[in-house]
Amino acid sequence: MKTISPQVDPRRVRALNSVPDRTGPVMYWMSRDQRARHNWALLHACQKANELGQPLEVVFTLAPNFLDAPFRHYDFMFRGLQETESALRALGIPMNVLSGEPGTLLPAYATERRAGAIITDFSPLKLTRSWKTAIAERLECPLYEVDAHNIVPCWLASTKQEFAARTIRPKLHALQETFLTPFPDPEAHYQPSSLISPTVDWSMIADGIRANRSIGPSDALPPGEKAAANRLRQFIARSLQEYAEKRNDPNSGCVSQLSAYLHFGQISAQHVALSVMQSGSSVADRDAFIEELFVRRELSDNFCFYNPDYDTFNGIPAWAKATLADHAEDRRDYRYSLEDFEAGRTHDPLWNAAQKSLVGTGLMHGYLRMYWAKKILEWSASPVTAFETAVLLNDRYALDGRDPNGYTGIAWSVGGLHDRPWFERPVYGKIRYMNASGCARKFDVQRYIREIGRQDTLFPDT
Ligand code: FAD
Ligand code: FO1
Repeated sequence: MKTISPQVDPRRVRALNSVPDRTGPVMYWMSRDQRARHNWALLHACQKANELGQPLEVVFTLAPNFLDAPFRHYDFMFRGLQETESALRALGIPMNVLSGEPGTLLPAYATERRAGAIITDFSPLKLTRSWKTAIAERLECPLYEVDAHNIVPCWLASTKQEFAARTIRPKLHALQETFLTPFPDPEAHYQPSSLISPTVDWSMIADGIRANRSIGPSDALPPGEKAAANRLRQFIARSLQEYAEKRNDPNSGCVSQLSAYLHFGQISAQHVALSVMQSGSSVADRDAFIEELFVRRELSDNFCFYNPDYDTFNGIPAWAKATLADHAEDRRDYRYSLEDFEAGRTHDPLWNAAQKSLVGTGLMHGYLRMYWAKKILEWSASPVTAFETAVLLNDRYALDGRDPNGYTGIAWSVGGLHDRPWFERPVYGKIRYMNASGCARKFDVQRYIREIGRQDTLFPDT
């Protein structure tokens, strides 16, 4: 087979230590971008392997506890990884899964294999960054990081935390031409690796996971690269043409439902963007979708990359902290505990239905997510408690949870991040307000509640 060395834009790559390349097998330490197709980190690893004339293998370090992710998420991820392992083998690339703490496992494995270079993908989350910091200095080979998740590499889009979508948008659009490029076709092929690696014993690994099994798999979305590609095809064929007009209507079913696949990297945002732009959709539908997929999503990575408090109340803007403090003593018409919220036990049938959807399927429509979080602010004892409740429930149940988009979405809803001050009112202060009558102007609320009511879910009907 011809070995093609795809050219990965060097601005997508950054060295995490200053160890020079050496002769030895090349490893792609896969974490965020769990896919064989359209993966710049994998393509760079191929490039490096061809340059060094060395075999290539993929390594996945399975952390026993990843931000308290329940079994629902490990199940989705596992099934996706199994499919990716087969796809990699078809390319002549073995995959190995190491169970345990990445910070200790990977250096030992790299030494054992006498790795010549390690390439990993990019995530702005503190946990994965702490792994890389711990590992980078202990490796005897170079560690490179490739932003395979964003269309424009996060560190290139901006060198600071951006104020709002309107400030990052021109920076992203200025670089869109350079980075929103097609992937090499055919994608890199490798000489079958001389590394003889057994296939992964997934059942043994699955038994080792200590995740909370009471939050079981969601059957709302089949996991994996093929299912993700199918979802994209269906979205383009059936729903994209109504996206601009109906994306805020939870009853319309015209959103892509790609976020869980994007979160686990089972599909490339760049490939999604290219596919949408090459479709026959209207400019309005295409632009509305690309605004979310490109600007909003990459603004979230920007926030998490530059603000270490992204997952706490402390990360919200100063004006928002001040206005919420001014209203901290305001009387709350309703006050619910975490248990009340989790069980969907509030006075509001619309909020309860949204919570039921989250618990039962791991999905909640984007428009309702804003309403859901804002009502947690309105009905919690304090804004800090509200922030914590929203993060905990979103990460515990949402299939796309533990994602920069989630922390950013909650900071926007509860703490005015990337938004501006609005008309001042009790409890919210100048944080943008939402209410059920506002929802009723956007969509048929009763129909949404009925539809969710029909869904068999993990907890009894409220
Ligand atoms: P589509 O409308 O089809 O959009 C396509 C893609 O664009 C999405 O998959 C997503 O990657 C991106 N996108 C869309 N809207 C946004 C947005 N507002 N911000 C950033 N990216 C966006 N998204 C997550 O991926 N994980 C989360 O845990 C999450 N939690 C959220 C919590 C709150 C309180 C709020 C307000 C938003 C949250 N979002 C989260 C963002 C957004 O609601 C979801 O990405 C979107 O609803 C996913 O559905 P979809 O894939 O059908 O979206
Ligand atoms: N990434 C890993 O490298 N190893 C894991 O064991 C792992 C588990 C995991 C569980 C739930 C979840 O939502 C994400 C998980 N990820 C894991 C990380 C994920 O693939 C992304 O890298 C991060 O979410 C960063 O966006």
